[in-house]
Parts: sequence; C-alpha cells; structure tokens
Amino acid sequence: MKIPNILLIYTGGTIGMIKDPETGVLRSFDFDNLLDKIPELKLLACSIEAISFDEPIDSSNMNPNYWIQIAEIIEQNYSTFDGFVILHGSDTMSYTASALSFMLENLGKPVIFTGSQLPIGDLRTDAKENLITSIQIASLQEKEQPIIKEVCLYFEYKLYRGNRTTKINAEHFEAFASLNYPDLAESGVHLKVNKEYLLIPKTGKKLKVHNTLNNNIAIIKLFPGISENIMRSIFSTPNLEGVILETYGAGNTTNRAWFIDMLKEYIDKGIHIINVTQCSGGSVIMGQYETSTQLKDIGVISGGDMTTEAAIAKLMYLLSKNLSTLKFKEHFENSLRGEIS
Ligand code: ASN
Repeated sequence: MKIPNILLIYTGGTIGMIKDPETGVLRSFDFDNLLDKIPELKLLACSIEAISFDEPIDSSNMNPNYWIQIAEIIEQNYSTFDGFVILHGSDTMSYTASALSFMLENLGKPVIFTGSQLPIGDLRTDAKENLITSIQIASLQEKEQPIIKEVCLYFEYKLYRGNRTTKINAEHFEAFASLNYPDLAESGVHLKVNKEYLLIPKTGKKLKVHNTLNNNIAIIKLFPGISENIMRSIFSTPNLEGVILETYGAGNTTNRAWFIDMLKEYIDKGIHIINVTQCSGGSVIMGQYETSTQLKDIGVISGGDMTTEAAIAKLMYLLSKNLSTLKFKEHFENSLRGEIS
C-alpha cells in the first residue's frame, strides 16, 4: 500500500520563532531549523516534503498576496501530494483559512492549517502536538482516498472547519473556537473524526483555484455613539465596493433615520453592505426585531451565522467576480464552502 505524501507549507508564525537574545522579542526563524527540532516526524506513517516562504512572516503581516501565494503552491503540487499542512501564525489563521476555502473550489484533499502559541523550541511548547496530529489528519485515508476534503484548522486537540473558526484567546493553548459549527475531529486516545459534519465536495469536479481578490472593502463595528461623520467618511472612501457591518445581537442596529438613510444611499450607489453579528456565536436574523426590519427592506445582505473572518474573505472573493447585485446577494447568503448554515 502506498503511504500518503504530505506537503508542509511554512509561512511563519510563533511555531518557528526564536527569542532575540538581546531584546527578548519573538521573530520568525528559518524553516530547516524547525524540522530539526521535531525528530518525531520521521516516525509518522507518511512521507513529508516541505516548502517555505522565502521570508517567513508573523501572521499579523498577512495579506491577500500571501493567500494567493499559498493557493498557487497548493495548485502546483496538487497532483503529487495527498494532503497539505500549512504552518501559519495564529493571529490571522482564521482569515487565511477562510480565504483559502473560497479560493480552492472543488477541493478534494485535506488542507490543514496549524501553528502554536509557544515556539517549537520552547520546553512547554504546544507546537509538536499540533504539527504531528495535523500531519496525521492530512494523511487519513479510506480505500486510498482522503477522508477530509476541505480547508480545516487544527489546534489543541480539535479539528475545525477553517472558515468557521475565530481566534478567541491570545494566551491559552486552546486559542480557537468554532461556535456555530461542530468540531470535525477530536484528538484523544483515539483520533475521532465526526464524519457526519465533513464537507462532501461534488464528485468528479477538478480543482479550480481562484487567485483574484478585491480588497476595496471596510468593516464598521457599531458601538453606541458611533457618529454620522465617521460613518460618512468611511462610506465616501474612493473605490469602496463592500462593507461588513458588525451589528448587535441578532443583526440589530440603531434605526435612527440618519443611519438607515445613509445605508440606503450607499446601497443605491452599488456598495454591498453585509450584516454580521458582533457576538461570537449565533446568527443574524433580520426582521426579528424592529431594529433590523428596515435593514432588510433597504437591501442589506445577511451574513447569517458567518464569522467576520469568513465574511471578509467571502466579500473579497465575490467582489472579484463582477456579479449582478441580485446574484451577489444570493451567493453571499448561501453556503459556498460550508461557511454559513
Ligand atoms: N504573532 C504570532 C503570529 O500570528 C502569534 C502566533 O502565531 N501564536 O504570527
């Protein structure tokens, strides 16, 4: 039987960082050193090849050009590897995992994002477990076919759908959560895959990589007291094409006339406005309260139970497709990659 062939893509993040001996500041380090630190990798029942960004980054420096770089590495190596593990900083991992889920249409192999809270050289590191189990998950097969065929994120004993995750803690090893979708797998004494929650791609379709994204977008997080001036200055930004509105609770906003009129004015000018909730869990339901009914009437798009990270990535992805207003809304409000219920 052929053993699975896994490609490790190192982009940076704490996992591969070292402390500067003089300043004590954590910065990215080169990749060869990282692999030497985990001799256990040689014991895994798969073959592993690795590729690294020329200059590994702290994921706070992540941007859509790097997303395209990752997507292209996967595309170029898709036929020769059975699975992909991407080492990435935790700070923006949920954004990248979300973006890649949209960029890789008809994905039929596992793409697992992971990283760590402590560098791999640290005695108490969480990096080894995260990396080793991610590689095992990427190697899971049944009748020589991969079990997982989607973009996931593995961290601290749990496998999540990537575009459902959010970073919830800057200190705990359990740094991520998927509040609106069940865990895809749990690592305990056994590796338990919850098969009923896995994405089943359309069979027979070839991988299609979308490598254009449009970042003429903004997020506005509402707060009591947000001023008309600030809102106006954001909406009048030249070339703005889409805005994520982070609203209260089940998608509620102030229903003062100035606010609703302003949203309507810019929707009429062709700007797509998406409603996502500021809450970590739950869904936008426009029309449930009086304070969201007008939003629905003026054409605000519902982000449903999507995370802000997924909504940002989906907005950049869909804006690059030049869809009609109607099609744009339809695509946004329905699941493309399991990102919305
Ligand atoms: N700043 C780091 C990064 O996102 C945090 C981490 O990886 N834990 O690259």
